[in-house]
Amino acid sequence: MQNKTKFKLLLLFLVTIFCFANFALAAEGTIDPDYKYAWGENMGWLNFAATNGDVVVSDTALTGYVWSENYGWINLAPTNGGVDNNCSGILSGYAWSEGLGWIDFTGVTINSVGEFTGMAGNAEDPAGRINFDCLNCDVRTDWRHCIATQCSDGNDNDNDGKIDLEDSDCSSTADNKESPDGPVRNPPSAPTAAPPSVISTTEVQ
Ligand SMILES: [Ca+2]
Ligand SMILES: [Ca+2]
Ligand SMILES: [Ca+2]
Ligand SMILES: [Ca+2]
Repeated sequence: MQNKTKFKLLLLFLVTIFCFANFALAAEGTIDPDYKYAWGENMGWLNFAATNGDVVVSDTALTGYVWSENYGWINLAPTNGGVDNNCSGILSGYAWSEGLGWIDFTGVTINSVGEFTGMAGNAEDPAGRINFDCLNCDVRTDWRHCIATQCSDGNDNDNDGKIDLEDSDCSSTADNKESPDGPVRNPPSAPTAAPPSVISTTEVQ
């Protein structure tokens, strides 16, 4: 009983250490000052590396402010909103412009070399769309995709229609196998039939 309690405490201790280590490793990036502009159809040039904007890309979110030449600051992490990052660079959620309201970042992706691509916003909204792929549009960060597990990568890795924690084969986001564990099957054993016997030369004679 005593030993069991000690073991549990040790386990708790190790889990805590592991969580802190993970937290410490969580990577952040900033915007490359040489590649910082996207184009807003209503907002004009949008500077992602403006002085005092302090845009930070983390494994979970974008924070800081983007400068619109026509409408001023856009808050990437407002109260009741915020732009989320799923660890694989797929963005979602809302930024806030004082003059134009919410801007949906769904549709924007940061690729594996840190380039923003896609479109934010909606044509019907006052803020309109933001294009990251136009001529002279180029926003880059030194943040890189985190190494996601199969149960946290946003994909249906085993094609059973269930993604990540929806899949009953995922015990947690740390689980790296979305397919059933199941028994390991041995390959079929080699046929045991004896090779045809060699007719001895003496018999032929
Ligand atoms: Ca998955
Ligand atoms: Ca699945
Ligand atoms: Ca699993
Ligand atoms: Ca599955």
